[in-house]
Amino acid sequence: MKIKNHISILLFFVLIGFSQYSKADYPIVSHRHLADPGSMVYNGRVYLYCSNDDENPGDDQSGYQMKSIVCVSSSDLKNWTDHGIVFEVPSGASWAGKSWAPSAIERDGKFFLYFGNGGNGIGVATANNPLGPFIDPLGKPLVENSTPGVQPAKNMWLFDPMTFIDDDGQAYMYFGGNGDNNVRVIKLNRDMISVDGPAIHLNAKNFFEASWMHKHNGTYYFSYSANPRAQMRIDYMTSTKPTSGFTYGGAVSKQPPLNDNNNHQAIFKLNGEYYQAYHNRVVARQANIPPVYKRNLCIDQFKHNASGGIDTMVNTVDGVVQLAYLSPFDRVEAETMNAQSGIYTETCKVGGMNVCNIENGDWIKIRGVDFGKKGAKKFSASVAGIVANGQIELRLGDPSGTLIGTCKVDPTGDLQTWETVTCKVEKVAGVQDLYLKFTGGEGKLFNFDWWQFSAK
Ligand code: FUB
Repeated sequence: MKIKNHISILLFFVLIGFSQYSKADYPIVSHRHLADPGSMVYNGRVYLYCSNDDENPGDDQSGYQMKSIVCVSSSDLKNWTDHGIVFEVPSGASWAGKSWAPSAIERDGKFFLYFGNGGNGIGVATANNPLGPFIDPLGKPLVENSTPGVQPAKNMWLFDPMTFIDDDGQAYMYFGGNGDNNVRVIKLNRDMISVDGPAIHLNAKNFFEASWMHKHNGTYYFSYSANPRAQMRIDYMTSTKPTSGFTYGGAVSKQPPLNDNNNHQAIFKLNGEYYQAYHNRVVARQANIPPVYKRNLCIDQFKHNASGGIDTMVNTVDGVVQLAYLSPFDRVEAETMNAQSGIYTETCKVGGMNVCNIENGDWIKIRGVDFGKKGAKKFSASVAGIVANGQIELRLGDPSGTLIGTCKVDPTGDLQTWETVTCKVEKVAGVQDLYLKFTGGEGKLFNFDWWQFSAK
């Protein structure tokens, strides 16, 4: 009897724990498996460039096969826009067979994306805007085993590049993996696509992978994923110089919950606060698929303390505060969302991305939508479909919350022939979590490109 009671109590807590994750706002992007984020803050938005784990077969044998980089971005840290693939190999870099763990940076109005060709060299690709397409301008790796200063190195993984521009304009690229002595930093020229001098050797306790540099109050913080012996924490070292003099500082963050495997961080500052983007494996675990090669994105906030250290970050499922409410009176891309059920995204014929794979009962959630005092009267959406009697239900609070409007979707010709549908909206004002719930018959209903409310 006693044992039975204990089992029920245990089951209760397991279920509470699980339902917390199943309702979570994190993962921040749940319709795609993305990993190894590299952050770039540009014009008030954070862009995360990621390894595309959707390309991994996902079984326990096939390993990492990623050949493309996907970008997602947000200005409020709660609603994320999926920009799809911004770089892929070999079309974007003919010499490369893989594209892993990128970082991106802007200089002089140009954008630079650095990536690992698996663990066998580092490439660079450039574009005129943050969303690419990024193309390799060199026709060869930027850094390879024969680059002066890379060797000697024992079993080094030549990957995980992170590029940082110091206040004096000097650019540095940090990279390497698999051994305390395998951290390297190399100066880049102003063009950002050539190196200046040999790679410099750094040493980091328990260094495994995921080099990152940020500078705070004049101190250089080199963070990295520690090895399995050190639970793959994100550890850091500090120095007053970017290329030497580092001393171990402690942990930026622990092994993330529901991860239990490799860990990879990007650190960025937005609106005066510091955040870490990282991955765990909660989406795959919830879907009951092998999680190792199917990672997903997460984000949390952390703080530096008065003594110049970092207070170890707490991983949360909904800890980050929304930076600004979303205006429903501006056109919003359908692929901007906080959470979803059942949908996927694809390249849209008229530009950008659209939501696809929509079936009866699927939904997307948009967090913190500000309808103002007067509220909205009309809803418009751009849709494309081939079956009759589809609907977009506008609901508040949860997928079966208060219904404030229903938009009918009829065939438009095909799944990329776009028409705007409109419907009346009732009783809505103030800040709301908006659910767009899709209903209809069997199979795929329609595609969805953008939406907008109007006050008249
Ligand atoms: O995604 C492949 C590798 O896994 C990355 O290069 C490492 O940082 C680890 O996250």
